[in-house]
Amino acid sequence: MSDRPTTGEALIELLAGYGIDTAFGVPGVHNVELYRGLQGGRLRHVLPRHEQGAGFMADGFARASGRPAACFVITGPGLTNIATALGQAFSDSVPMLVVATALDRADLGLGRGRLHEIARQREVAAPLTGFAATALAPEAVPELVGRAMAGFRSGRPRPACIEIPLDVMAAPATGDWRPMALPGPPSPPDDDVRRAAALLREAARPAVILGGGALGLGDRARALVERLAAPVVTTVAAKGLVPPEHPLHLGASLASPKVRAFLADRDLLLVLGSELAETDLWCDRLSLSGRLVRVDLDPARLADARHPAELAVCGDALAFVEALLPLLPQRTGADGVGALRERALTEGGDLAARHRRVLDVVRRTAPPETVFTSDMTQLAYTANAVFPVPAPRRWLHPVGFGTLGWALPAAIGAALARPGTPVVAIAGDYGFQYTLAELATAVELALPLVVLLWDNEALGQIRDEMVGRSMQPVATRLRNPDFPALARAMGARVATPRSLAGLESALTAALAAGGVHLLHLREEDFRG
Ligand SMILES: Cc1ncc(C[n+]2csc(CCOP(=O)(O)OP(=O)(O)O)c2C)c(N)n1
Ligand SMILES: [Mg+2]
Repeated sequence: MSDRPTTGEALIELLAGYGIDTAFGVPGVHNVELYRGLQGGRLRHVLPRHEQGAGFMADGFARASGRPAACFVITGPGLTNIATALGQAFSDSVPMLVVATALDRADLGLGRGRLHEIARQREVAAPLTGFAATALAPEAVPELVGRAMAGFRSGRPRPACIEIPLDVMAAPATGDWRPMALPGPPSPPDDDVRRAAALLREAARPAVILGGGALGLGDRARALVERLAAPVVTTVAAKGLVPPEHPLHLGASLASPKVRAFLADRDLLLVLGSELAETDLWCDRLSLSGRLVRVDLDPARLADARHPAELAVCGDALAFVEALLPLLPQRTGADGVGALRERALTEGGDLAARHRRVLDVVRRTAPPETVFTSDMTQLAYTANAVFPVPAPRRWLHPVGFGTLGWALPAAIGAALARPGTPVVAIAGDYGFQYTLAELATAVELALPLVVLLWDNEALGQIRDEMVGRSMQPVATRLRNPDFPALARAMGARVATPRSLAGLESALTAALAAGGVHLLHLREEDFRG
């Protein structure tokens, strides 16, 4: 017997060495050797009720804190179950490290019907990750983990998946297992910053779009727009980066045709850390009459045929702004955009107005530090635009992949990442049922977590889409379970407020009590 730890044990130590403190995982006979390393308590391990929940929890954890967590899954169904969460994290540039087992090296790729076998498992993870690799020897593991960690810190963050064959996981940890020195993100070239400054000085009517890639700006975001005296719009991922009441802030309003028309009319648009994707814009592309200056860590996003740039700058958004600010004079004479913001944020018909009344109560009642996660429900679509948050990483939404069932497990991850901070998950009656088993996980962990369940007894958005296309709605109504009884059976406390005042007192009581609560809101009770 070797006196070295096994590869599985050494991996736990290595992750802890990189500052990873939480792993969401499901053990099985295929990864017990990894779990052996958890005996020492170096990582907190959270047991979800499904691997998809593990992935969404790691996603919410990273979005709420900016720090990656790990996920541990078995070969085969463990990996396919977490694949959806990998896709969500990939599309929204969220880091997480998935460690999956794989068959013994001698069995790889042979298709002999081994337990949990996928003949080419890495190919399942590859398109859903920024980095997918197989460790064919113990000493490859620290190198691959180092590469994944380097990618999180220096590039566009994306999930990574390392598969480790069973015999490698159990083998003595040969090689050098010390954490590596990690690179930071690249700074943009000085020439590009100077050129950007020159273009901005020439511009008479610039505007700024801030995306999720600009979250690291912190208070520099506000300094930038104030120096430029330029109206600013954030994407949903960057909500809170500029205070919502700031006179230059148009909100997360790219879905508004009025705001897009306003931007189209600017003579320069500066876009920091946004891919300007369909799910950011709610249209195919922005039509712009002025110049476009883009800053992004991902060179691929800078080669964007739909949005040809006058200047494309590859590098870290914070480094760009720090270098740019000294080159910019203070511009004066900007008009506030509060009136346009108000018009954009009150778009929509009766249903949106009903949503806004509910959201107003939620905003008034929940403390400012509350982290909100939201699902693919109509209430959240309205909120994406109108719900104000005073700081970034407090409004989290599955923007790109748009996966139903994300909000509850993501809320669990967020609550673990920000201990003591209240977390509110907003879900629709249908999407909630995708992952409601994780209510048991939240109760077990005694997290301060409130689920606002928006119940219209329908796949509301899909029904409305069908009606909008002059169809008879098909497959959009359902017989729901008795949600209050179900939540109680899982150990949550429950209220069914029937009015705005009832919602206010129920939410106040739930937040004061702590623990897990379901607030069952029936859309019909909030007609106005
Ligand atoms: C995994 C997944 N499957 C299907 C969809 C398509 N989809 C989007 S919204 C929706 C209905 C959601 O209903 P509900 O959660 O009750 O929200 P509502 O629209 O009624 O507010 C569906 C099926 C999706 N977004 N994700
Ligand atoms: Mg519904």
